[in-house]
Amino acid sequence: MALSDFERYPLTFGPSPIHDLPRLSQHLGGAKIWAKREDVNSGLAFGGNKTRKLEYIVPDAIAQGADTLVSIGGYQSNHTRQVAAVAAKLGMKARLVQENWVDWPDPLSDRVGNIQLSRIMGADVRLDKAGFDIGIRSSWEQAIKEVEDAGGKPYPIPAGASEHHLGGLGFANWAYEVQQQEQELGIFFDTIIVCTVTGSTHAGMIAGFAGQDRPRRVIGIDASATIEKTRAQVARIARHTADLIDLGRELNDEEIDVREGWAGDFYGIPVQSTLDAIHLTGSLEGMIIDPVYEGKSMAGLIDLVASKDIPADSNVLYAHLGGQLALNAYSGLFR
Ligand code: 5PA
Repeated sequence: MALSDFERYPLTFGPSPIHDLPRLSQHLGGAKIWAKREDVNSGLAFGGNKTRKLEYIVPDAIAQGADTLVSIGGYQSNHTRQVAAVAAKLGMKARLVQENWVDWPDPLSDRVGNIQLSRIMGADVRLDKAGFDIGIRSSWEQAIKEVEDAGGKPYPIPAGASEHHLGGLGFANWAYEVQQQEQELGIFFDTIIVCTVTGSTHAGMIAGFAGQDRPRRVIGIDASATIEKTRAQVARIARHTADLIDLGRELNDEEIDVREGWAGDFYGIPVQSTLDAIHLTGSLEGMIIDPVYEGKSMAGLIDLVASKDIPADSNVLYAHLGGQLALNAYSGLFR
């Protein structure tokens, strides 16, 4: 099946905007930096990368006659907030397992930001003490069973919608959207920078760009701090997605480019380079990024431009995947 044969339920405004970041580019003194803005891609509870993934998952949930979307993430999961919004939009229920993924001393982390919005949107939010893990969790399987036992029809969506068989399609499509926008803008982005944790954002991009004539680098910046798991998950999902959309060839190992060095020691805990990236991007461009994900991928971009790994004549597209609501749970960082 070609990508265009998969049903897509519209949840976004349409193609997400691309714009340049001239003051940041000038400050870094190398490549020209642009951003593609998934943080403003939808009117559903601030959108983000999961909203795009869900466009390809919702038709399956509807076809199965589901009445409850069941998903999982940390207290400040952006993903579960987007699942809650989509459930509201579809007239379904959302059952969310929110685990204690981050050991960060903010007393309001289970009340403000993402989790607050999920509650506003009517989701059944249950806190769980378990720590960070991108894999399949028994608490989530238990939640699915509980919905069933209560007579509901659950539709399971794993962490980040990544280990879902259709999870990579949203960003495979993103790759074709970029190609279209490049034609309109008269530019070619030779390097893409994307934050990666559960993997299907980066993986989908790899599969989508692999089907295009002109090669480019799609660099994932790890923010999981469990690099081996994330790298393996990106590779698996990229290959699966490539098969799904009939790429017609094997992806080679060089196409799976997940870099480490900016996550710090723990998922969800910012390090100095994260904070510097947040301040720099905010103060030079008025573009807000968060301490869990985009702050880390931006720190990677900054260093790769400085080290000339990304050459000065490059056009770089930074995928802004959303996530700003979590800033509310990091109030102590910016006093
Ligand atoms: C997330 C994920 P992937 O999980 O697809 O690799 O995307 C990483 C990522 N940027 C990047 C933002 C703002 C994100 O929210 N968030 C998760 C969540 O529960 O919110 C899946 C972890």
